Parts: sequence; structure tokens; C-alpha cells
Amino acid sequence: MERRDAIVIGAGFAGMYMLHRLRQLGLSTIVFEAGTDVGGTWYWNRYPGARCDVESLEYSYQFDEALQQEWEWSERYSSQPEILDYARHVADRFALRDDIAFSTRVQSSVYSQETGFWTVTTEEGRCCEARFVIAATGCLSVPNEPRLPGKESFAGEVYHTGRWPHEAVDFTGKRVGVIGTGSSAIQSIPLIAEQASQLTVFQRTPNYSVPAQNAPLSPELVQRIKARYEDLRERNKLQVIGFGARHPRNDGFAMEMTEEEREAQFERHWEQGGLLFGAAFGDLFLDQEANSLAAEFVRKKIRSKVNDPELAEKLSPDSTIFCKRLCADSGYFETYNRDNVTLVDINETPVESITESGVRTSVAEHKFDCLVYATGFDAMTGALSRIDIRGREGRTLKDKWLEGPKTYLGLETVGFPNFFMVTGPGSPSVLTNMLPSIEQHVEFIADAIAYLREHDLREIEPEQSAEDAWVEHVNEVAQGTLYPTCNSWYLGANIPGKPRVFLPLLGFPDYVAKCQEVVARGYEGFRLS
Ligand code: NA7
Repeated sequence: MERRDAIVIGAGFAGMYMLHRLRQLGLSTIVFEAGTDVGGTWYWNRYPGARCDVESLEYSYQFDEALQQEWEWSERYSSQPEILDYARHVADRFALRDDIAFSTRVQSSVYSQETGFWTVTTEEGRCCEARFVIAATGCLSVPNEPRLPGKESFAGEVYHTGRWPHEAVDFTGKRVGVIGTGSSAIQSIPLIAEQASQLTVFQRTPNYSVPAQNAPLSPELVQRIKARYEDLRERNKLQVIGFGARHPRNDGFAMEMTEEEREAQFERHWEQGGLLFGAAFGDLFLDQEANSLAAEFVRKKIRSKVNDPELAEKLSPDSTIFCKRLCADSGYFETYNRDNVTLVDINETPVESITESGVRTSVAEHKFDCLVYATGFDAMTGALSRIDIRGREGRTLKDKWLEGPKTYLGLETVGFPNFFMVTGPGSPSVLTNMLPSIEQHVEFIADAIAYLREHDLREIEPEQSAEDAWVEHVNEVAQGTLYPTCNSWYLGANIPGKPRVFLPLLGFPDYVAKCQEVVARGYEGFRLS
């Protein structure tokens, strides 16, 4: 059997940096990656219009000054091909591919109490043991495949936004059906509509979206940021969501403004574009009344963009805004003014089945050449639950997490010593800019391993009381916000049968401070042996 000091699962941004850090510590490491190249979510999500909703100068590594100075981003928000190029560049620059096994999918990871080693087995029959396993499996990496009757019978082309083919897909002259209206649909629909002869969108829940206001980056702005890059990175670390320090944030309360002041403030944030629309006021995530004002502002914008008032109404959400992740679009609502685009509200006319030629609703059969599932992901726990992970006494992680994930700091879980997660459930992850969150986790894990080695220790595992308190804390923080008031993937509510538990932790700076305190107190809450 092969043996390494550490095994990393996944070669996205988390796995790549983990490998780099472990190598710096002198640990022999192997990364198993299912794809044929690095990039993780940016390797798989290649649908038309796929783009990051965090600005490119911030959605990038900061661990290497030369890298962040030399790499050139072309747009305010990077497109998927550019992010993938960046990931490939990092892999080449640090010679990471030497220790990555591509086209290799991990099937199981089993701990032995006698030896203290984990044995990782892949679907391709590779077997490797190591003291440390780090799951860098991504938060949005397992596509949600809806269970629709007759799904297999469709004779045309089928795509999922989260598993897009590597070859170009040409919809020219084709009749296309898109199921779902989340971020992936909102980004891809305007581009699919330009090619397709007819596009029909099946909407279960309308979504709030603000214009991304994407544009080429001006060389002056890039120069200004790069001249003081560290300063921006540090200021970002003080933001609740870990990014956006460059733009105005208003901690004042919407409820304390006059109507004119409020509208002007919303308008400024709308024009600025992107997710920071949520930073227009300090109470939008906390106070239902303030939140409703922001929601109505967006609905007004939708009404002004969509010519047909009845259609505008159907495209307007009435739920709490920001409760599901806000979308950032480039011409999404305007696309519905095109003659070749139709919206089907499946609450009015439910999908009864997928047929050989298309989609049958309660009132009609829609015929398509291509079907696109833009139905999202089994978020945050999906990738972990698909690997057979067995800890002490052979207990599976799936079994332990039956009623929802339980972790300490989103980094480890009791019963699975030396098994780390990067941006696992219970950490800020998806409520932040993922790149700095990944870096912070990778550095915590690398430092913990270095600490064990320096102190001649073998294992690190959370104490039960620390884990229990952490699970309660994550839940309490969420309960203090409006997040639990809708059916989002943050709550696992998009996956039938998944326990309804708020998965990420809100608040990047508090979380980082807690991690630092834990380390300063000799890994408080962890049992080192
Ligand atoms: P999302 O945001 O989870 O969106 C998935 C969409 O698919 C959403 O509109 C769902 O409706 C819809 N959906 C899911 N299952 C079904 C079925 N069975 N029938 C009809 N419609 C369905 O995923 P995305 O990929 O768009 O975005 C995920 C994240 O990636 C996003 O937040 C960004 O961070 C980037 P629902 O709302 O559940 O009623």
C-alpha cells in the first residue's frame, strides 16, 4: 500500500493551497482529484456566462505577494475561463501537478484505531494511507439532480450547469428548456437566449438579482489597488463577509431614514452593482421591515425592466431578500422581453413529467432539443456524504451527521481524529469571499499539523463539549438573522430529506478571532494526544 504523510481530497483552490503549505512543512502529500485538471468548482461549472460574484482583485490568493502583483485580471468580475486559467497558472507556478493524481475519485477514507492511520481508497483501485486527511471537497461541488418522473426518457441533449461539458455547446436554432432560476440560471439564460430559437424557463421560485455592473478593469484602479494590496486584504478581513472594504458600507439603519434618503441610498448601491447591495444598510439582514423595503426596491426595478406587467409580477420574489444568496446578473430580467423567451411558473402549472420530447406540465407539453438543469447543489455536506468516511469504531460520518453536520470550528468533528475539512459546515465559508476563508483554514490546519510534530504528538480531535457548544453557537448566530426564514441551500432545504440546519457561520472577523484564541490557548477545545 502507498503511504504519505498527508492525503488531500480535491484540487480546487483549497486543495491546491493545502498541498503547497504541506510541502512547505516537508510533508509528503498526495492530492486525489476527480477532474482532469485543477480548479474545482471552476473546472466543472463551465456553463455560458459563469462568472464569480466577488470582484476578481479580491477573489484571488493573497499568500504570495509576487503572484498577486503579477497576475492580471481583465474584468471587475472574472469569467469562469479566466478563473480556471488562474488556477492552472498557480498549479504551474508552484509545480503542484507533480503531487496531484487526476481522474481519481476518492471512494472511502477509513481510520484505524490501532495504527492511527487513515486508508484512502479511490474508485480506480488506488489505496493510500496517511496520518492526516484533508477534505478540500468544496461547498458547491455536488450537483442537485432533481428527481423528476421520466427524467431518463428525454431523447435530446441534457446538461447540468454544475457539470458542463468541456466542448463548446451550441444552442443555435435549438429549442431549449431551462429548469431553475438560481444564480447559474440567471447568469446563463441571457446567453442561451441569444442562441436558441426558443427558450422556455421553468421557475419554481423567483430570485432577487441586482445588476453585476461588470466591466473591464481600468489599469489605474488595478495600479491603485496593487500599490497597497495588503492594506485592502487586511481591511477585508474586518468585514463580516470578508470582502468589499473598497466600497461604501452603511451601518445606519434603513428604518431610521426618511423615504427619500433611503431610496437614494438603495439607488447608489444598485448602481454600484453586485452583492454589496446588501450593505446599503446595517439592518437589512436583521429586521424584517427594513428587509421588506430593500425587497420592494428590487421589485420596482424588475417592474421597470420587464415590459409585460404580468410577467414582471411572476418574476418578482415576495420572500425575504438576502435570505437566499443574492444573484448578480447581466441583463437577466430584460431577457424576458425577447420574443423567443417564455416563462413557465411551475407553481401554477406543475411539471408532471419529463417525456421523450420535452417537459409535460399540468396543461401542456413543451418540446425541446435540449434540457438544461440549473438546479444547484447539495451544498456544504454533499461531497463529504458521498465518500464513505469511517472514524473511531467504524462509525460513518454520514451516520454521525444524520440530523445535521456537527463540527468544531467547521474544521474537525469528534470521532474522526486528524480528519480536517477546509471550509466545512460551521465555518463562514459560503457567507464570505471563499478565497481568504480557504487560506485561513489551510493555514490553521497546516499550523496544527506543525504543532503536533513539534510537540511529538500524533492526533488532534475536538472535545465533545467544544463541538456541542460550537454547533449551538452557529445555530444561535443564524437565529439572530433573517437567514432561517426561507428555503435556501444554506439550510439544506433544496435537497429532499436533508435535515434543516443552517450550515455556514455568519461573521468572518469573529470567527478568525476565535480560531486565533483557540491556538493561543494551546488548541483549546481540541484533544491532542
Ligand atoms: P441554486 O441557487 O440552488 O438554484 C437552483 C434553482 O433550481 C432554484 O431556482 C431552484 O428552485 C431550482 N430547482 C431545484 N430543484 C428543482 C426542481 N426539482 N424543480 C424545479 N426547480 C428546481 O443553484 P445555482 O447553481 O443557481 O447557484 C448556487 C450558488 O452558486 C449560488 O448561490 C452562487 O453562490 C453560486 P427553488 O429556489 O429551490 O424553489
